[in-house]
Amino acid sequence: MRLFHYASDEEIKRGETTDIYFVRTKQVIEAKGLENTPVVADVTPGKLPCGWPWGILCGIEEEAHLFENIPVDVYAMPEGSAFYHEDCRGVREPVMRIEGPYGELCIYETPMLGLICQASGVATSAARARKVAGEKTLISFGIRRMHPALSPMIDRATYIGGFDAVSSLSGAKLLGAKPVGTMPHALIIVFGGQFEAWRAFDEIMPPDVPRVALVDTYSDEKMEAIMAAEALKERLYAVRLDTPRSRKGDFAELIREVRWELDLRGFNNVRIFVSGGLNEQNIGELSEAGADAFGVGTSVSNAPTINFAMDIVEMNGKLCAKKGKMGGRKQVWRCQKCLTDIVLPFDKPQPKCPRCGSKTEPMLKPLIKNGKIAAKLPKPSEIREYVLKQISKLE
Ligand code: PCP
Repeated sequence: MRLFHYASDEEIKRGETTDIYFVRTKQVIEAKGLENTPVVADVTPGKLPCGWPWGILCGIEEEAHLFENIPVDVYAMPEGSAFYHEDCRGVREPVMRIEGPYGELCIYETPMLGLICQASGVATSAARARKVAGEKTLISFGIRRMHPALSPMIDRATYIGGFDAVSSLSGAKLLGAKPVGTMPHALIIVFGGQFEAWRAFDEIMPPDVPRVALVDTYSDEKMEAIMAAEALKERLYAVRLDTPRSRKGDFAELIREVRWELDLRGFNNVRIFVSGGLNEQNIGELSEAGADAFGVGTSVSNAPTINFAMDIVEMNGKLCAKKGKMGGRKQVWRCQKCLTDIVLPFDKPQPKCPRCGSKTEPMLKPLIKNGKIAAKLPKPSEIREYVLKQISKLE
């Protein structure tokens, strides 16, 4: 009996999370001897949510594990690749291509899409927060908003999108990193007051845990920040502000006040950590006001999903595509200088960048060859570096 409502690796691999109509489709084509029909299928994003001009592809490592030992070939953009809804000429841009007998891949359409729709939304929202935060510290604080079975995936996607650290033990373990956090209001309430809680935290926590005092539980944040700095002195790493909405406060103004009062008293080294309702729209303003680190939750962990779709574009070697999709296998050629993409039929020669004339590179690379993993699966830290390099060139 399972305690929580999520699918095991085995159930996903057996296709038990798929939609019933794919099971029925497989039954019908098998009954008519069509299960070995060779197909080529494109996986393309619909219009990106919130007017995003680009997305960050996340979930490719899990795609490799999904299709391993399934007799198909899968080509994919490397995990962490930026992608667009359309190339520079308005042609829909495949991020993956799957080739093989339709009966073999049919039931995996649902989990295949699910593995990249949600994770890519999270990674894209994280990358957009990174772009407005510049070099400031970003911590993934949002796993409490989503089903706990997804914590590792959400923290990994947030980290890959450019965050510095994650708050969950399971997420940090997946990354081979240490989890990062501060202290909850519950700690201060249980101790009956800020001082007692801050002092106990400082006494009990090992030296490598930064002393970040939450300073918005009972009194005015400015007063509590001064009290914390005077109580912990040079051991205080930062103060955390988290509840401006409960004061209908102007968060930026609050940050400026706290910074001013700390500096006035010589506590220039005490950093300001903010959390609560943070998103790409307000991080920039709070950063300018003096915030040094951001605990970002819901806006990233519950990011809009990116609506990828799978469409057959070749069947039995013949070109085919439903209305609104373009037939035939394709390659996505990307300018390594300006990240412009051009989608061409697979047999067309490598083009120069139509925008700047530079060399282009093929983006759809072998991920699975006849059921065997055919690519080196990079570490999350390598994927994150790849994302940061790309977003420095993107608007
Ligand atoms: C929240 C908790 C979350 C932060 C804010 C994310 O504070 O720290 O991780 O909020 P967001 O989803 O709006 O971005 P509280 O709810 O006050 O929880 P706690 O007292 O445990 O810090």
